[in-house]
This record gives sequence, structure tokens and C-alpha cells, in this order.
Amino acid sequence: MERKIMHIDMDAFFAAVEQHDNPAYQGKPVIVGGDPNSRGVVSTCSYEARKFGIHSAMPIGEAFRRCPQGIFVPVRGRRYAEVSGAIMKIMNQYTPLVEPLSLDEAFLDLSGSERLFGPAEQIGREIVNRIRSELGLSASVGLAPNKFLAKLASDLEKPGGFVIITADNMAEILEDLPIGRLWGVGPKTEAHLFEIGIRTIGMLRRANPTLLTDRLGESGRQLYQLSLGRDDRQVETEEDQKSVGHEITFQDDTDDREFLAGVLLWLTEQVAVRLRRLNLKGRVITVKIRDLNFNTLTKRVTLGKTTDFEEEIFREALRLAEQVKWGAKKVRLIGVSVSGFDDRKPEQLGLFDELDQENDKDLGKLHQTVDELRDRFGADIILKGTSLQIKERFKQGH
Ligand code: TTP
Ligand code: MG
Repeated sequence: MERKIMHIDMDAFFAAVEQHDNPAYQGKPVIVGGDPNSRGVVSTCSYEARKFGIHSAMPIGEAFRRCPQGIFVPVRGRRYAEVSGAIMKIMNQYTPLVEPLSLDEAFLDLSGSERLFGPAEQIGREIVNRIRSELGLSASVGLAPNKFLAKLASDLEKPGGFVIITADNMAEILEDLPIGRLWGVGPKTEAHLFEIGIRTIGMLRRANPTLLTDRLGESGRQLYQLSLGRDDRQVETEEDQKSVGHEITFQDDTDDREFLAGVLLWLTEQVAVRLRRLNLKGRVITVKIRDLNFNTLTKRVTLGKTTDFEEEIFREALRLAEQVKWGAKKVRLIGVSVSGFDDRKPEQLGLFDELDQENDKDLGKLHQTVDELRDRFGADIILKGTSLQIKERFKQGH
């Protein structure tokens, strides 16, 4: 089923807030960043100021030379954060799947919202209208089947844009865009691609995928997928992001199951120690495995109660890892994380749980001691048998 992913990005955000809060600034070049005599740089500026060639990260002095009649104002971070909160709140009324990327932009997964609120396009228009009427600000929207295309779309017709990318118009829109617009292409990759004569996304799509992987390794493969408009990253809510995790990338891909189980234990211990230091207990255990082809698999389980014990986390993590169909493929990265810290549900006591709780108390005391020792002598002082071996293997460069 095709997903409905939306990316919303506010237009000239900091400057727009200033124009809203000071109506006298409306329709004028407003430059946010501070005093024209300061040595700072421009945070952003209103579209009226952009006509003078002013942009983010430009030295303020330079902006002043270009537009001495401009209105120069300081950054009011707290105010922007407050407005950002109000924007995210509106978005959250249409889907729980909102992933804020910064104060002024977010991804929304509207795939499940259509039955309740109507077509995704209509929802997007409603959100933009509400941001305008309730907050007096302008936003640009991209709607597409995935994150990469949605973010690209929201930027195409700024300010006030509303661009929909579908399977029908995708190839045409991507065709002439410079490869720098692809997610993950920085100056280095761009230079590599230029060397082999690839300048646009269209050219990348027509390139030989084998040549790309030869040149750029696995990222070549990923970029090729993006050039075809394919991207299966999920929208991750703040809740998802509220996790404590640890992962490791191997220098040499491995398919040694026993070794991987040991690594998992080692990772789990790090996570459990951090959870206890942060005074957090979670009920969701997630295992992430990336194979040598860069396919990433995640498996998660929700426990009946929250935990910060490595024994429990490890037991679940190992079970999850064993469920992953690795095929014959070697593993490049493995990670484990704990989330779901929200403790609204009271922990229900089952028949044997009271006993468990006693055990938990003892274990809790033990962990406290272990953590104290670790604090005193360094994290490696107490490691269980297997994970000690892992540590040794890493030291030997495996
Ligand atoms: P952007 O969304 O990149 O810019 P914008 O919202 O001002 O303008 P556009 O219409 O092009 O989206 O960044 C959001 C805010 O982040 C911006 O208002 C100010 C801040 N910011 C900086 O402080 N420094 C920077 O270099 C950039 C790019 C942004
Ligand atoms: Mg913006």
C-alpha cells in the first residue's frame, strides 16, 4: 500500500514570527541575527530581504551592506520554540505520527488518517490554513509516498508551496534536479559523481548500478534507489526517538551467530547501565540489524512491564535477533535500544509477580553495586564472561 507522507516546512520561520509579532515589519526586509555591527551571521531573513541576496549564514555586516534599510532583529529562541510547539500541536491533531526535524519542519505519516479526516491533500490544506489563521504564519507542503520525495516536494515552490509527487509525475520532477538534492549527498559524494559524469538525478537513474556500487560502495546502491524515488524510512515520532540505545558497526561483516549474540549482550549491558544512570525504565525493546547490502531490519517487542535489567533486555533482544531472517547475508551493524518510558499504566501484579518483585529488588541492589564499581573503576571492570571475550576480540581488531 502506498504511504501518504507529508513534509511541512515553515517559510522564513524566525523572520515570519518577527513579522507576525510586529505588524510594522510586514512586507519589509527583516533580518534575524542581531545588530548590523555585530560579528554574527544571519539566522534567516524574510523573503523581502532575500531579494537583496541575503541568506542564512551570511555575515550580518554583509547583509547590512546589501540592505541598509533592512530591519535587523536579534534571535528570540524561546519565542520560536513556543510557536513551534503550537504548530506541532496542530499537526498532532491529524496523526500521532509526527516527526519534528527542527523547530520549523516535520514529517507526518497520514496513511492511517484518511479514513477519519479525508484525503491527505485535504488534510494538508487544512493544516496550512489553520497555521495561517491561528498563528498568522505561512508554510510549504510536500506530499508524496515517502520521506525523501515529500521533503524534496515541500521545497520546490517555496514560499506557500503545496507540491504533490505521485508515481506519475515523479520521474519528470526528479529528472533535472542536481544530485546534491539527494538525501545524503554531500560535497564529497557530489564530486565523485561528477567525476563519472553524473550531475542530475535523471542521469543517476540511468547509470549502471554496478558502476555506482563499485565507485561508492553501499551508499552508491542507496543513492540509486533514491534516484528511482524509493525510500522506505519510517516516520519516527518523538516517542520513538525517546530511547536509549547502543549499536556497533563491524569493520568486517560477520555471520558468526555466537559472536553476534555476545555482541548483543555487550550492547545490552551498556544500554542497561545508561538506563539506570538516567533513572529510566522502558517497556519496548528494539533490535536493529543491517546486512552487508545496507538493508536494515528492526524488530521490537513491548513487554508487560518496564525494565532496566540487562538480563531481561538481553533475553528479549536475543529472541528478536533470532527472528530476523538474515538468510546467508553477513551482518554489518547490530544495535539494541530500549524505549517506551512512559509509565502511565500501573504495573499489574500477576500471581507470581510479587515474588518476581522481591527478586527484582535483589537484582536492583546488585546492579547498583555493579554500577558503582563501574563508576569507580571504569565501565569494563565487571563484564560477564561472554562480553569480556567480545571486548578481547575488539581489542584484537576483529
Ligand atoms: P529553514 O527552514 O532552513 O529556513 P527558513 O524557514 O527561515 O526559510 P525557508 O522558507 O527557506 O524554509 O530554517 C528554519 C529556521 O532555522 C530559520 O528560520 C532560522 C534557523 N536557521 C538558522 O538559525 N541558521 C541557518 O543557517 C538556517 C539554515 C536556519
Ligand atoms: Mg523553513
